[in-house]
Amino acid sequence: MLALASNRPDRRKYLAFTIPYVKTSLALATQQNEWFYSNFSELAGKRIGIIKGYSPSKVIKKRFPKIQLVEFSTINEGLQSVMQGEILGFLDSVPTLSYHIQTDFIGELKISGKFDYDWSTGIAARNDEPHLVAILNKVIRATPESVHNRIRSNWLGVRYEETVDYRSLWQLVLVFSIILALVILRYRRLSKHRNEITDKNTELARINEQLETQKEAAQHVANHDLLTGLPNRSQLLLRLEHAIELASRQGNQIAVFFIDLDRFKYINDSLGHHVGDALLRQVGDRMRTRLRNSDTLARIGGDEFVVILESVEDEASPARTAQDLIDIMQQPYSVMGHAVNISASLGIAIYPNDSQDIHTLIKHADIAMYRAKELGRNHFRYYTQSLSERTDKRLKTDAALREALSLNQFSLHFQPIIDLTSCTVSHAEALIRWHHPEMGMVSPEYFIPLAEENGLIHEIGLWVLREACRCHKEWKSQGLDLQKISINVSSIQFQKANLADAFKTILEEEAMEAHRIDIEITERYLMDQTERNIHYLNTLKKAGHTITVDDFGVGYSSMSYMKRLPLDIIKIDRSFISDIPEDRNDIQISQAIISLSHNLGYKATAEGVEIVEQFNFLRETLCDYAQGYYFSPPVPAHHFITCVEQLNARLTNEIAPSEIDK
Ligand SMILES: Nc1nc2c(ncn2[C@@H]2O[C@H](COP(=O)(O)OP(=O)(O)OP(=O)(O)O)[C@@H](O)[C@H]2O)c(=O)[nH]1
Ligand SMILES: [Mg+2]
Repeated sequence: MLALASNRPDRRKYLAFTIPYVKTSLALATQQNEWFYSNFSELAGKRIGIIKGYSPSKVIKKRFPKIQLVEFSTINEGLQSVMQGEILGFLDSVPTLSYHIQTDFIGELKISGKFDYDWSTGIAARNDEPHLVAILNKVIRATPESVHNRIRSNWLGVRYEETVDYRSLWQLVLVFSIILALVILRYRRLSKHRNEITDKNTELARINEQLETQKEAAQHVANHDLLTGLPNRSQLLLRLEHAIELASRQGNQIAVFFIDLDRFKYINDSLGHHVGDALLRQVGDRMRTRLRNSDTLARIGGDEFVVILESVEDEASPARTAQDLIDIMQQPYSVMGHAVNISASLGIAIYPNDSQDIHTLIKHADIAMYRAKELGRNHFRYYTQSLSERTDKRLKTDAALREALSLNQFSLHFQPIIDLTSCTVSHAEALIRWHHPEMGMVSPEYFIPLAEENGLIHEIGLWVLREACRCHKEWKSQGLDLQKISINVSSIQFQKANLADAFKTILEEEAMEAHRIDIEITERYLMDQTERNIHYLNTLKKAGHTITVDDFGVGYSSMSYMKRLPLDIIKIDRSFISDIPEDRNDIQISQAIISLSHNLGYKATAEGVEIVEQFNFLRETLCDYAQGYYFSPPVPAHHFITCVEQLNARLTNEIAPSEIDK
């Protein structure tokens, strides 16, 4: 029985082996100072000793031919050769080398690692004693592992240096390097992030700053009027609210001015919107110079401004500021090379007397301003309760007016116009009347400006034309073929570019010839927007209408362009006729207008003729037509034929001055 033998095929021919008891490896004994080897390939070119006939040598020779194997008869010889440096090392199993080193070479040689050449070692018994092996296996299995380990360590109890597992080491180094790299990378990333964060923070601060600026700009835009840079309506309301809070605590009064430029539209129309804009800016600048820092000046729309005067001592003091503003506003302006004049109308409302509510205060100031306009503009007016009543009436009238057309509340009255040559009725002026079931007859002088303001004038104007056509046809069917009917056309109606087309349609629908309709326009219309108006008038004229200028003489028409206008008749304003024959000036003016009209190729009509002297004067001065109460007041359409017949008869009788009976 062999205590410990390698289980090799050749031995199995005559030996039976127990289960592997010790697994051992091939090791290399070297001098103390030698390096560690763990792979046969590391021994290439080296002189390595081995026991002659030792089975691993065959394998080594075959697989690692570069190793110079030196064979020895005994282990001791081989180890001696190592000691003397003749060979690098000696190969044998770990326990064998361990035993020999411990016995003879302790402290001089060492085992420099193990190679991948394991084989198992067991207890061997002769082949013919197989039961021995079975018994031994049983014992081996029954023996606790701790006992086996002790036995093994006794056998293998040699101090040898463990092979350094370079692969693991490298792997470890690699893992550490990777970890290190990752840590560095992370750190760099972190510091990069830190830098980025710092950059981002700076950028955020910058954006924040920009946003703040933009917010301020947006707030400015939201609170200010873009054109003048003055506070706008919403800012005004805030300031007024604030001012009222303060005033109520301190027991002060506040004045609110509502300012609207007079005839500002005229500037826009004649010089262009851009000049209008520039003027608005200058007006704002000028007013600002007349106000204290604590006062607010706001532009709340179009040509409307509002001023808040805080800490008003007495009710009279706002009047001084108001007049000051009106005065400075009237000074001539130079706007884009144009010399421009403008005035303003101003209304004043006082807190707390007129109202304690911001909206009502502004409304009351507006009402007062409106009154200033009515009274001739370029003035200021204080708000009074009666103004509110007027306004209420206006609002009521406005609402009623909107229904008047559909409710058929309008009618036309006609005033005959006399041909002074033949002393017969030649045509008539149509005058609108409004009969309201509750308000009674509403004067056109009252409701026409209202209709002009709220735009109803367009519809009303067309209704007038249609009604005039109908009446004319009606009379014709009854035997009165009137030369024509004059209708009044408001300058507002001309603002609708298609006025001539709308007229044409109605004439077609009513089968009426255009020359039967005379268009009366006011002198003021002629004074405004000359080029455009000449064009509009030409269109109507080309369509076949005749054109009369109403109320002539009160405005300041330029004679030079009067010539260029497509006019037919000039109607002398009643104010020049009413004082004839007493007023010499009026006589001369009327004469001048008549001869001017004739010189320009136009005819002349005198209106407001009330007495026979005026009638005679007009005939003497060769005025062409006349109308007035002397002949007839305006009469309803259904009375018109009778009126004409009677008048013609009367005039025939009265034609001789001696026969005239006042
Ligand atoms: N240039 C300019 N014109 C404006 C602006 N906003 C409104 N308007 C015009 O200002 C005019 C204001 O009209 P109103 O005040 O009703 O009339 P007005 O001609 O001033 O006559 P009164 O106020 O009745 O004396 C209108 O013609 C508007 O078209 C603006 O921003 N710039
Ligand atoms: Mg205005």
